[in-house]
Amino acid sequence: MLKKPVIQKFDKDLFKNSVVYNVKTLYRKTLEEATQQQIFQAVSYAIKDIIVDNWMNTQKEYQKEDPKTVYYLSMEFLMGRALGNNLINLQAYEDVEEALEELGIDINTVEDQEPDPALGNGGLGRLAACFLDSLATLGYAAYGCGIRYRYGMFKQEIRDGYQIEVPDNWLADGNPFELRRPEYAKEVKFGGYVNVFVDENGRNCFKQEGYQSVKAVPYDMPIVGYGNGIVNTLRIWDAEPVECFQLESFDKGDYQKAVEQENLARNIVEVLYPNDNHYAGKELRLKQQYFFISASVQEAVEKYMRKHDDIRKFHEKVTFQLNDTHPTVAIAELMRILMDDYYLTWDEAWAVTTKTCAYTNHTIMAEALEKWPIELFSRLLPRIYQIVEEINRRFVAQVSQMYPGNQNKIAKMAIIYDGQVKMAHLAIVSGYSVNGVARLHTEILEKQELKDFYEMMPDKFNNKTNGITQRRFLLHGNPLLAQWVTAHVGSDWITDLSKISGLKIYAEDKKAQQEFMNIKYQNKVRLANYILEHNGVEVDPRSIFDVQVKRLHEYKRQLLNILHIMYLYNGLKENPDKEFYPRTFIFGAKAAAGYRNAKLTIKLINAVADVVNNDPSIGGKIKVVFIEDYKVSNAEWIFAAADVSEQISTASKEASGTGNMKFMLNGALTLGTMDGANVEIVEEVGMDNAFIFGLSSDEVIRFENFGGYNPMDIFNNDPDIRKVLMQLINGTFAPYDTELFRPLYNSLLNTQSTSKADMYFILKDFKPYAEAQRKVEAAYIDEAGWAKSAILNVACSGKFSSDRTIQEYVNDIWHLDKVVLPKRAENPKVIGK
Ligand code: CGF
Repeated sequence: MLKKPVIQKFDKDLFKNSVVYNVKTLYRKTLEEATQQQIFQAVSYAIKDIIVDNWMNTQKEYQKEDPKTVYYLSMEFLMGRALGNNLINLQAYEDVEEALEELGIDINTVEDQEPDPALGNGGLGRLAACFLDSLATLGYAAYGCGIRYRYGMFKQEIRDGYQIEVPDNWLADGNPFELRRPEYAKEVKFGGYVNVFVDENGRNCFKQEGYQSVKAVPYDMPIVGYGNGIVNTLRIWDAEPVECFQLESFDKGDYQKAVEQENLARNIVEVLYPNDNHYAGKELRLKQQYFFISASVQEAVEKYMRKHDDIRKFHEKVTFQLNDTHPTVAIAELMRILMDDYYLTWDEAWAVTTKTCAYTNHTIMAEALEKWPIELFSRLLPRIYQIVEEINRRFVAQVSQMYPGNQNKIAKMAIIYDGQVKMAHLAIVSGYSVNGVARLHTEILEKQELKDFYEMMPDKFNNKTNGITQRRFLLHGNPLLAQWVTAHVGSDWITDLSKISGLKIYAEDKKAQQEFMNIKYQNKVRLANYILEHNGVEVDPRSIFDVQVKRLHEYKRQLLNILHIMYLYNGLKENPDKEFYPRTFIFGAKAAAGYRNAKLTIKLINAVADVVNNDPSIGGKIKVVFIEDYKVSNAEWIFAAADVSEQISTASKEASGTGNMKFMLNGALTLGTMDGANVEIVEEVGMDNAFIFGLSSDEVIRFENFGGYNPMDIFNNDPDIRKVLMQLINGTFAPYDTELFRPLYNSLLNTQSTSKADMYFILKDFKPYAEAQRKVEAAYIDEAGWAKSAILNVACSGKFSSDRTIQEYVNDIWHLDKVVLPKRAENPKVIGK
């Protein structure tokens, strides 16, 4: 259990002085003269001053207690804005709000100045951010290790209904919360060759020569625990040219090499690859991976050796969690350091490495599995490749011994096969734990995708159902509901979400229902104002807010949603007087820049919105809104305002989902398939309080493996569906270009095309989805029934806190020591930058 808060008491006057002082020293301005951005910077520096005290204190305590530390290695950390979250976790939000008010400053305006640090694509990066929040709050020593991309996830603009990608220069005004730490810079080497020789002590040595290198320079961001004074670190690495190299090379006449090195540094951290669940196979991506991994592993080893003398016990104090296969080179890098720098034998190094590294799988989508051509891998990372080859050689020998004569097993399981290095296989073979991210997903891994590995090493496999932090997604994002929850069950839910189950007894209480629906209404008004301001569309907060926000991907089936809207629209056109409860369909999604069908789906949504929103004959009963630039900051408002949470992926394809949990926490009812964590959500809240439809994952997998589904049969036999599909190619929504949506039509029906028709079973699930949608409408009309279900969703969301997930990682995988800070003298200190 957490002890009493140990953070310093907030001193309002000191804080106000600090803001004024910062504006003066940073910008030579008074508060009145400063811009909103400058005020944001000044406020953030004042808060950072408070945080830094706690940060130093925490690190001192870690130094003393020497707890085991997890390094969460991830290409992505989708942190969202820091200021508001830091204030929440410092338990200083209201105090700061009040202090700013006294200075004539509105806290919302200040928060709005902060760019979202968008160093991630979607669920995987946001999960990493939630995990860091939980680790600090639970009092575990942890580092997040990643890349300080100069350009994060692109900003999305919608022009003429199309997605336009605009660079996200998130560092343009500087990042007040980060600290540059040049004293921990590391050299990372690429290319060249390995010189093998025997040294004077008779040891085999492997020396990389003729390489190019870059300097990795860490920037640290504080991760503030909630109310416990703990501050952990997110360490993101920037790349700089290696000092003096240029001159040296120039002297040697190797000007070309010096320039290349300079370019390497400039390019390596330039941009985040904007693909989610899809691997692009680009050389620069492998460079990025090795860059941040080499730097992080070097630093982890050096830090350990500053305090210990036996590297053979490294795993007793350190664990590496590999967030997907992206950081898997960590395995070979650790082996390299242990053998080449610390002279451990292979067996000794292997014993340490295989007790240090653990791997999380986030997807079964084939196109997401990373495989690198041997040529590229060995050219870029010659020493690492040698090590991977040796791991593979030994593993293949083991497989051959276990399954004599079974070449097929080797073909399926080898790390290096068919000219490629398979990163998932490397992670499974060398890690001590392999986990999926929801129960169904883990089962599919064990029974299908990773069956051979599971059979060979079943003990490594385990499930860790994802979670989200209630501190950002309820306490910060939905203050009205947060206060209401606290008024009913007390405030313990903030650090122990299971306590929120105390709300169950209010589910049928008329007064509570009314209060709840009133809060939902106010949040809908807040979102409606945002939509009016950003989209110029007026929506009625009394209508059902039916929301699908997530990355745009065919398997997530935004297409099913919009086709169904077309079907509803057709129904209303045919019968304008039919009973129809007004509905606002809200979408938000970014598509990878090169993903044609995803981008076309955005265009279709906007084209349908144009027609439907402007058709007076349907009396505003349907509105369709595509919220531009979906990101963590507007997500918080969207979740708070949702009535219906669309979680309609093709069963088996969504590993977990985490948006589904955020909606639930905010009292939206799930309309979804039995996929990912939806299964567990329904298990918690009950079938009566969700709307489940469609094929099961077993049915999908059976069709995929044995065939038997022909979408053309549905097209031929169902006039409603046929009408909707014909509208894709007859100009109903694109009169100026009737062929515009042909690729979407083809993806559903074209049996001649290379990929299968309707791979994601949209037509198969269409009518069951429409039926579920009818049930949603009927349920919403019963206001008391709806309120009861919505309250029960909030009350049953306890399982989905990332605090629970992290505690499971700690218990089953990491075995970290809990740290509780001693109480400190209350000695408030807020000084200028
Ligand atoms: O990871 C995902 C997400 N798209 O980032 N995968 N990846 N890669 C899954 O598709 C989600 O289902 C999952 O919730 C998320 C985090 O585990």
